[in-house]
Amino acid sequence: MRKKIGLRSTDALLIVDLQLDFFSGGKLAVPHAEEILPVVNDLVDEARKSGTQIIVSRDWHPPDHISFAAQGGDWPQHCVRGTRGAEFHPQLRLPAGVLFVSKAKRPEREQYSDFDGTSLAEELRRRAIDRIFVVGLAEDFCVKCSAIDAARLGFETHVLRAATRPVTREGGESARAEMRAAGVTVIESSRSPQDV
Ligand code: VGL
Ligand code: ZN
Repeated sequence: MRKKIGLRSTDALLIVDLQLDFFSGGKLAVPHAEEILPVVNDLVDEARKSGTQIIVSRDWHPPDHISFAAQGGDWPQHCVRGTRGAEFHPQLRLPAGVLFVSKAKRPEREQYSDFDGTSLAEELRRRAIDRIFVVGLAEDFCVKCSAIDAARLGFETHVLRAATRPVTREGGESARAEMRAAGVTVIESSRSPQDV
């Protein structure tokens, strides 16, 4: 049994992009992504029991998205809307009441943050949520950008290292430094928010 993090009903658990293309065998596989699934699922269970809002985001690209190499971008084609690679990992627990966010839908705009061009911040404020726990993939892109935006928008923001993985090790290191500089708390695996 993993340690609980003390979720409350005014918290949100933001689960970023646990889609098949980001796992081994996918188009943009993040190393060791599988390791976080049981950790995320435990958090989902805790969130359900605590009345914590769960938000699940997905990368939802058109086939000609600007981030793809064929369009001059940095990435192989991945998470194209409606394809198998864009589906959630089948092991991710998705209870009723989850709020879904789809992003990077416009061909001409990159959107790494779940807050960029979405109504997520308003949805959270409407629910009087003041703390956000960010987990998922990838730590050095969508997790980082979502967490930094959440902090800038005034939410008390935590990233759980045990429940995220970066595309590259160096990317992860600089992402954690950038997040901390933006006021995000990076929680190391066995600690609760009060301990950091
Ligand atoms: C992501 C690279 C490209 C992510 C999405 O979810 O972190 N990374 N598209
Ligand atoms: Zn993408």
